[in-house]
Amino acid sequence: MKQFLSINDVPDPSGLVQEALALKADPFAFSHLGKHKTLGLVFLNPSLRTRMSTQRAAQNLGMDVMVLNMDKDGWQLEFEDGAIMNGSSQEHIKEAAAVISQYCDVIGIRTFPSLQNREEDYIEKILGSFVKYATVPVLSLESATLHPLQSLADWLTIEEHKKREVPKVVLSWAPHPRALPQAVPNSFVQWLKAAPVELVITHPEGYELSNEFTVGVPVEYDQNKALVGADFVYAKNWSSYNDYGKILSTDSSWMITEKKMALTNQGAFMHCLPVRRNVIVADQVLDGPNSLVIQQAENRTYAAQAVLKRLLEK
Ligand code: AN0
Ligand code: CP
Repeated sequence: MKQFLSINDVPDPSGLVQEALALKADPFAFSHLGKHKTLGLVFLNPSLRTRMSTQRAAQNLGMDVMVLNMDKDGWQLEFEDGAIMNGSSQEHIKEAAAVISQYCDVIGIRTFPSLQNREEDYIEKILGSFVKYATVPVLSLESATLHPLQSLADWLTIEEHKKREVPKVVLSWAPHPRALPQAVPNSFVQWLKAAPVELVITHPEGYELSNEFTVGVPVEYDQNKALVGADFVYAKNWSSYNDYGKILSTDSSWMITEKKMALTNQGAFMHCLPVRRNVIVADQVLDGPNSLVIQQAENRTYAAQAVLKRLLEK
């Protein structure tokens, strides 16, 4: 694998899931693969899980890790070609990516969308610039429109916990006070479409995701109907794609509660975290026996490890 920006970089997604499960069973089986190799993690935005799980994954493979919190410790980057840099930006991505490539064998980047300019976000302008000017493989740590390491870990978690061959998985929008990216739901749909599951999306009208991802997946606007018989309920807030970056609803009746979960097939609750308690999901569900959020976060390590292993073996 030459890069990991989306599922399209993976020829065999279910093979990668199996590889991650094998690494979970024997995390140090390839602890020499990364000897004398360095992973650089560049964060343009905050992170807990992606930061720590990817470091842990690299350590399990014997790699060294360097972390650059670009938003706090780096120079302000310029992405425009031909820019006259007499404003706030101090270093062009051309030099920055080329220089980081001298120090690292793989570069991970986290870059959230602006939620202001849909076209720039959806062409992945910032991630694309890193890829263009880096001379080593690039790994997405969540980009403007996708979060593939999260989706791989989610698939792994569903694979481990499913009680029937083809479980029903419901992706449900849930309310949130701030405008959030569509990256997690876009990516979840993109990966789960390739998995042996029955996928259903539910959200209020106006929250349709880009058709590029959802084509062929049923959308049920009545959340209660969607939840009937669900084996997994994956909650996530996102801002509007059509009315780009806008909050169209904060309707608290979309929060996942015990009453909502009672409609499911004793379904498990999933969320990528961080989660706002009693806004997205009620305490009783998050603290209940059917919550998988901690297991999902644990699986982030093995998802990242499987991906790093393939990037090292390239
Ligand atoms: C981010 C998002 O929704 O994309 C990161 C999730 C992993 N969430 C927040 O900013 C709360
Ligand atoms: N789920 C996830 O990516 O969490 P962080 O934003 O804390 O990395």
